[in-house]
Amino acid sequence: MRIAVIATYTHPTRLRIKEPSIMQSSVPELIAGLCPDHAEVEIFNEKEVDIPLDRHWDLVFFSYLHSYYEHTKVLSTLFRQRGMKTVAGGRHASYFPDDAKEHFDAVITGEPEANVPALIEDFEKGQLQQVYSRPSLGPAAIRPYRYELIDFTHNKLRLPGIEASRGCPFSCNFCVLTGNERYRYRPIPQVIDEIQTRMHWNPNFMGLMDDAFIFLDNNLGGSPKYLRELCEALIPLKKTWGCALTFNVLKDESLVKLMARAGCRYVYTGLESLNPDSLKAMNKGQNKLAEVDAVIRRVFSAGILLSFGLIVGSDGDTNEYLEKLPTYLADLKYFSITFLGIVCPYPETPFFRELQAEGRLLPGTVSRDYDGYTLCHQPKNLHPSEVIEHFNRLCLELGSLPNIARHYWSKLTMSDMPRYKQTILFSGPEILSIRNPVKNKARRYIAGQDSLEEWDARQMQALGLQPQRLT
Ligand code: B12
Ligand code: SF4
Repeated sequence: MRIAVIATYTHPTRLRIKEPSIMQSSVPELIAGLCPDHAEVEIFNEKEVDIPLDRHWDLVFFSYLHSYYEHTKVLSTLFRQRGMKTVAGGRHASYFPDDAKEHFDAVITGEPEANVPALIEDFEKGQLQQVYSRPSLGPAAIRPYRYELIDFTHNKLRLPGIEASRGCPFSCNFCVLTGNERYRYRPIPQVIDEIQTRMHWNPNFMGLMDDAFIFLDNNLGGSPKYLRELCEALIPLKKTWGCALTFNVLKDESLVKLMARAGCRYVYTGLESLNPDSLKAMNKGQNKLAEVDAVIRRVFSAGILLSFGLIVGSDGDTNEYLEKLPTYLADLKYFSITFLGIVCPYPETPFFRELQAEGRLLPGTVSRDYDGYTLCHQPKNLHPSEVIEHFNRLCLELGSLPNIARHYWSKLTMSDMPRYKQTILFSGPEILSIRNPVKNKARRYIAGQDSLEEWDARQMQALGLQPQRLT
């Protein structure tokens, strides 16, 4: 039996651009690890490579985010026309199984560990069902990924990833996890064993990255006690790693130092905003603005590159705040923003329900618009066009060469930890990459005002597919 597992991708510019980078979806190697030994499995990550449309597999698994749905429907329909069976899974499919049923032979809702083996067994018996919704088997059932299937020649920057936990204990109003997933973590010996015995390492750049990996967890610090124990167990491995976690963890100096000793050199934290009203509107009380300055100094001096993500367009944002944002950041001597987006009301979130009840979702919004770079709602204090003007300007200003120079100048000498300087140097291109989403001058970045990618629009018309309307 021949199986393909595809993580689809469409670029924020709506142009057909690949974006090889450190972070990729790890669903392909995860699903591959749940397939039986006798299956011949191939994995594809569309952020790195085009999906070959002339190949044949018996079964094709698709993983996609909300904004990739229209494109994934096209691929699925083309494959089905050629006799292949297709399967949809992930958060969008779990939330909209009835819609997905129209475009895929089967839909998996929830976690894959129990569902994928059951589906394959049914498929082999010729008894494929339309929906698989077996309950979660718990975090200890997460199987090791098939790392050997990752092709590091497609994407020279990619790092292998691992999950130690799923979910998050916080409840930010815009987050897809809120109200849908509780926090749960894997037994530490399993995680350590997967890193030591299963992981395959990036051999590029003369071996500079061959001891490095990332934790894919939404919040590796969801339980500080667990994180401490994990770090203790990681120290003897002498690896270099990065992760995402919440601001509250960074306030604990001894934990930050322990993370650095355990090999952590990169932390991503969703700071989201430097405006207290915006943080309040997002229910992001764990971010304490008065402590940002001390946290920045603490984390970099420990030998860890701290990357904040920022979002604009929330209900607390004003013209004044957005105009002054680069100055606020410069006052903090902080120049390492690697994610800058527009707050997105994903349909399963409290934010979406609030906007829907208040009639503030923009007309004509389709799932393609839910990409974190398109304004899908009317903010309280700003006109949609003002949000987009600020967003464009901030992407160009914060993702600029002078900003990278300031980042290097202010941070390179803050720590002598091994691999620290190298990590700081590698982060330059990531900072520059925040310009990438606004590289299409013809794009409006307002929901309902931009057409789909040309190829997708043409295929959808030929195949009689309609975009999913989400207002
Ligand atoms: C790598 C990554 C990316 C990559 C790859 C995206 C991708 N295809 O996943 C890139 C860089 C492209 C990316 C971009 C963005 N991302 Co991102 N990203 C991640 C990250 C850190 C890891 C993803 C991953 O591989 N996880 C590990 C795998 C195993 O888990 P998973 O993807 O959650 O899938 C689980 C289930 O959904 C299910 N599943 C998924 N697919 C399938 C398929 C089948 C067949 C089955 C059975 C099951 C299944 O199985 C998994 C285990 O339960 C997650 C955080 C996280 N921990 O998930 C955020 C996350 C997915 N990203 C997020 C966001 C907000 C963004 C951005 C908007 C950020 C921004 N503005 O700067 C952009 C744009 C996204 C878009 N266009 O919609 C959100 C949610 C987005 C969404 N649409 O749901 C997440 C959850 C982070 C968060 N907590 O806010 N991201
Ligand atoms: S802290 Fe991050 S992962 Fe957790 S609910 Fe908030 S946005 Fe989601």
